[in-house]
Parts: sequence; C-alpha cells; structure tokens
Amino acid sequence: MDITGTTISRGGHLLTDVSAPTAAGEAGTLTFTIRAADGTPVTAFAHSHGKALHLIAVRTDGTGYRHLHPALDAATGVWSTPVTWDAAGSYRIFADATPLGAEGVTLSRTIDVAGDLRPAEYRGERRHVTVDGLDVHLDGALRTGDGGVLTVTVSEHGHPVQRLQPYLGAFGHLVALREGDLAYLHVHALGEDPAPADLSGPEVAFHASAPTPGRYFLYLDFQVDGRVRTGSFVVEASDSPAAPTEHHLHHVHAH
Ligand SMILES: [Cu+2]
Repeated sequence: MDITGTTISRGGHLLTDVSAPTAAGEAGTLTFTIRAADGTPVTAFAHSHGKALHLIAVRTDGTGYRHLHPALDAATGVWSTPVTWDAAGSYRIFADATPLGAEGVTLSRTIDVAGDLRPAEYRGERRHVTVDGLDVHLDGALRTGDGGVLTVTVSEHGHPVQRLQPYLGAFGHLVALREGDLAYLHVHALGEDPAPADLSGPEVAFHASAPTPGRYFLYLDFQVDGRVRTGSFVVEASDSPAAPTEHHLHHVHAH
C-alpha cells in the first residue's frame, strides 16, 4: 500500500503557512495554505466524501484525534478552522484533498504545543471502547500485503445498534496511523455507498492493508442519532501468511 501523510509535499503540492495555537488550552485558529509547484495557492479542489478537504489532527502518541472540515477562502486559498489543543505535545496535521485537475494528496506537518507533557503508554491492543454510552468493538486482523477485513460492531446496553447513519457518504470512516511515523492510511468501508436516509448496523466492515507489521492507531468516525462520534483503537498488524502461489511452488521445486 502506498504510504502517505509523512511529508509536507507531494506531486509538487506543498502544505505551507501553517499557523495554530502554540499552548494547550489556548483557543485559536488553525490556518494553512496548499500551494502548487509554482508557489501559487490552490483555490479549487475536487470534493471527496462530500468535502473539499479533510483535516486530521492527532498528537504523535496517538491521542487527541480529531477530524475537521476547515473553511476555504477561495480568494486567497487560506483554509481555517477553530482549534483548541487539549494537551501539550507535538501534533501532526494531515490535509487530505484533491486539487482540481490533480491527484489526491495527503500532506502533513508537525505543530508543537507548549505545556506539561504526559505521553500515553500502550500495553497491547485496544479493541473495545465506549463512546457516549455506545460500545464499539473491533474484530479482525490488520495484515500486510493483501490485507484483511476489519469489522466494527456497535452495541448499547448489550443490544445491537441498528441505527448507524451515513456520514460523508459511508456508515463509517476509518483512519489508520502507523505508530512511529504516523504514516496515514484512509481505509474505505466495504459495501455500496448508502443513501442519506439509510440506516445500518450493528456492523461496518472495512478492508485494510498495513504497509508494515507493527502497531497502528485506528480511528473510526461514525454517526448515530445525528451526532458524529469517534472510537479510538490500537491494533498490532502482522505479516500476511504467504499464500503458496503456483509460481512460488514451481520456484521452490526448481531448487
Ligand atoms: Cu473529513
């Protein structure tokens, strides 16, 4: 799988002029500009999942995830959204957008936020979270190569939740970040894109392929009762067992 989200430039496009509050708890505005290779600000973007740009912000230890949709000033190319960092640390922002007439890019950079830093520690996987009284459970294996299917199940008081609503054209959006460099994987939900009034549940399935074995932070955005909620998971990816293809068998036999 293509690794994205680890650089400020791609295909000539550059994430520039990033400004954000520099201290924890300070209310402010996050602003940035995407520039083309010749330095001019990009002011026109193709929509993806109903938005011209998806902005992910997360602390480098995987905490404090948020998924924002900044507003574009089409005259200047400046994107802006209000933001208050809850805690100190280094944050990574990922701008996921498709400049009109170009390929989609995920551009990233780090923002340092001053204050007392208490990095999160992880022991093993985290596959069960409770969000606003909803229990969200993640099943399946994250694998390299051809990948695997991850299934999220939502329940409430032990009962399956069957009123998942489409959000940005799907019943769930899953972002995976590799621990260490926060390489970014946008994982797509399996199945047909739902109509706006459709309901589903309690399961949403995703096909995901990890670029390498190791630990990944997974974030699921889903909507129930008109409100978007986020579940955060920690999963260890393993190498796919090598399927014995005809070619491999022949090769082994020849030796
Ligand atoms: Cu988005």
